[in-house]
Amino acid sequence: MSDNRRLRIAVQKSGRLSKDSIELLKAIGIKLNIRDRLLIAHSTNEDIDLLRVRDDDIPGLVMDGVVDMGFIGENELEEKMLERKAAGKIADYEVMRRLDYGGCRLSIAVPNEANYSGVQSLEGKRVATTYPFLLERYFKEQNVNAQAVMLTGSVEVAPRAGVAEGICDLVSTGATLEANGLVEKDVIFRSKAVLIKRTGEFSTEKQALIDRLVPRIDGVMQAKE
Ligand code: PRT
Ligand code: ZN
Repeated sequence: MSDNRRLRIAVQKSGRLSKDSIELLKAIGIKLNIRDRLLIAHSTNEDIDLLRVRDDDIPGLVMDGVVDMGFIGENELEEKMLERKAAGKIADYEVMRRLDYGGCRLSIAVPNEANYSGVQSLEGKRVATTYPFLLERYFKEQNVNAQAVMLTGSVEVAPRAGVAEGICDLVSTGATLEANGLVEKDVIFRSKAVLIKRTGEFSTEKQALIDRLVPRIDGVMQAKE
C-alpha cells in the first residue's frame, strides 16, 4: 500500500499525456510496475507511487494536497484554477517544469461561411467549449458579451447542430476543425504539459527525492533538444 512517506505523483491514466509522462519518469530512472486496471502503481526502486486518474482530476488533487506532484496540460490546469477560485476553493500550486510534449492551443473557430471580423463578431452569440472559464476570461478581456456553452465532448459539431455559432477548443494539427468545416480565428491560450507540485513543506526525505529527480528531468529534456 502507499503511505505518506512515499512521494505521490498523479498522471493521466490513458490519453494524450499518459505515454510521454510515463516515459519521462522512466527516462529519469524510476522503475514502474504499471498494471493497466489499477489506480495505483508503485515504483520498485524509489519511494514513489503513481496515481493514475483522468486528467481533469489532477489539478484538484495537487491543489488539495492529496498528491505531491502531477503531470498536467496547462489548459486544464488554468481552467481548474479559475473554476476553483470562482468557487472559493484553494487553487495554489507551483509549476516545477514546463515540458516538451502535450503542445496545443485553445482557439475560437467558426464555420467557414461565417462572417467573422474579430472576436467582436461573437457579440450576443453562443460559443461551445469545454473550457468556459478560460473562454469567459477572454471575452471579458476583449469586452465581448458572448455566452460560453459548456460541452464536455463533440464540441466541433456544435455549430452544425445549431447549439452554438462558434466553438472554442484545443487544436494541434487543425485537421479536426477542417473536417468539420470550421476555421481557426483567435488563439486564446497556448499550452504544454507541465509538472506541478503542491504548496507547503515536504518531509526531508521527500524533498531530497524531489531535489534528486528534477535535475534529471532537465537532463532528459536537454538531451532531446
Ligand atoms: O480521459 P481523460 O479526461 O483523462 O482525457 P481527455 O479526453 O480529457 O484528454 P486528452 O487525452 O484528449 O488530452 C489531454 C491533454 O492533451 C489536453 O488537456 C491537452 O493539454 C493535450 N492536448 C494536446 C490535446 C491535444 N493536443 C488535442 N489535439 N488535447 C486534445 N486534443 C483534441 C482536441 O480537443 C480536438 O478534439 O484533438 C482534437 C484536435 O486535434 P487536431 O490535431 O485535429 O487539431
Ligand atoms: Zn479530461
